[in-house]
Amino acid sequence: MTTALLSVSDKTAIVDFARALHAQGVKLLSTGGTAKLLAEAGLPVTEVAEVTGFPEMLDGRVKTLHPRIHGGLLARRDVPEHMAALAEHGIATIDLLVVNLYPFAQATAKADCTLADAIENIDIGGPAMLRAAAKNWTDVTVVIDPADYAVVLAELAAGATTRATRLRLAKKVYAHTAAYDGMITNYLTALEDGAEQALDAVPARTEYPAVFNLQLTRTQALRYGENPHQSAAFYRDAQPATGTLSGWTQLQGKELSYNNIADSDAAWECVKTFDVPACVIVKHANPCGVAIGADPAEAYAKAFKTDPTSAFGGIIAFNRPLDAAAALLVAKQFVEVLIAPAISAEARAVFAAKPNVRLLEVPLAQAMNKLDFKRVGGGVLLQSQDAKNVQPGELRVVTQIAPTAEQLEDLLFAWKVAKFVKSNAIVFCGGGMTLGVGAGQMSRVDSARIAGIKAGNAGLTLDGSAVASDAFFPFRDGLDVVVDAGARCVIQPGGSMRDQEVIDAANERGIAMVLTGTRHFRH
Ligand code: 93A
Repeated sequence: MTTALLSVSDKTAIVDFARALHAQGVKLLSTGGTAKLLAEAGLPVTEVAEVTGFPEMLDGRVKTLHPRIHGGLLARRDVPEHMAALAEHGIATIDLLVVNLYPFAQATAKADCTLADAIENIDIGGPAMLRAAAKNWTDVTVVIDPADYAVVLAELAAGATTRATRLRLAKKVYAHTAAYDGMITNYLTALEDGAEQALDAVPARTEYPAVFNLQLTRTQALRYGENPHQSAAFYRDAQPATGTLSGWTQLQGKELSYNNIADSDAAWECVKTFDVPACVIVKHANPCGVAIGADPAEAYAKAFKTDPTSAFGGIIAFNRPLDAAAALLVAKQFVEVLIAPAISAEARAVFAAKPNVRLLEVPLAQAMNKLDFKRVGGGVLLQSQDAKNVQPGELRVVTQIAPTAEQLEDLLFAWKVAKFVKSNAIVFCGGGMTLGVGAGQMSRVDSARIAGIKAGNAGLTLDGSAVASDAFFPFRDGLDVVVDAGARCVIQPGGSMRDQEVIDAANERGIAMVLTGTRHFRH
């Protein structure tokens, strides 16, 4: 007979699950609180204390930490000596373990949580059982998440849980217990000096980004990294925010590569910031064409015009469902990845003839990752995401001439794009499209020159254009370059020692300039 041990802090759905197990002839073992609940629901349940022959003791600190429990979880069913040892000591096997842990995160999130409260919320017996059951996954099914109750029941009804399910559940356990210990580590490390003196006080804590709370699961081995001689894998957040790239569904195409995923993220994050139909084409992590339009087809056609040479082999993202009209236009160019909140059947049919093109659907929502990482030698740099979106009210016109309403629209468009261009970023725009993008140069004046050259290469005129600079102009030279190229208005953060020199230059050249007060470095 199958024996299940149920010991849960979060008792959501546990009674129904236990009832269904009972109906399938599963014997139920349980700890104090859980056992009480099941008994009240009229289910036959054996208390763990009865099995161990020891009462729960030390205020519940020791309940399940006993060879009769751990032997039943850990014994290898295929090793005769293990089974003989169980028989010798009268230990029964436990085939299904259902545990969720003391709610350390919820407890320590409360404003009045003392150090003693936090410590009592460190679960010891639960993780020990979970890790034991997960180690023995070939024979034991282990469930930490009520969301898995249904599949376990269904498989049991069909005879037994499958090997694949047991391994999947075991992986989930180790990710969970690792994150749980990470949370405890974070909490204790954030305690300020002297906190250990008063267990009954709410300790002062320093808030660090909770990097250890990140639960990542390796969901995809990648063929290689940035280069073929590097190995790589994709790790997905256990609970990614809706609207982030990792929620993709790949409809067709070759396997995504490391660079595909990185560039897709850049394109997707950028296109998400527009609330009208928009298209973003990314190459090597930088937008090489961004435009808005009446529909995806128009937005794409404009974005493509910015830099047709660079768009070759690009990653293209839309913030509206991709329809046949846009698909037919895009299909004329070599495209690596196409991303949209939805891709219509007609659009899919267009790409059926191009089976290598990767088509991704990603649910559209504004959420983004909370944290941004950069690996450095011997550590990780962590920062909160650049979630700043400048509001029209924050803009300050600093020149004698103010931008017209139309220019202001182009400036705000350019500013949105500049945020996604590697620094130093200079972005010429006009009529809701990029006209020239200067990215990633070590000097701003060179980025300005390159943006102008690229517009020229694409046969676009910069006369009357709007320009965004992701950070201030340290000297007037960069400003002179963009005005020489034809810009009539500029948006930039300001904040340079030589702001006045730059403002005077703008007045002298007869253009409008607005300051945002915030910069958007992106390295
Ligand atoms: O205090 S413990 O670390 N010691 C244990 O031996 C033990 N065994 C199970 N906590 C222990 N548990 C935890 O008790 C489980 O992980 C679960 O969160 C909780 C369920 O207790 P109850 O059934 O009494 O509500």
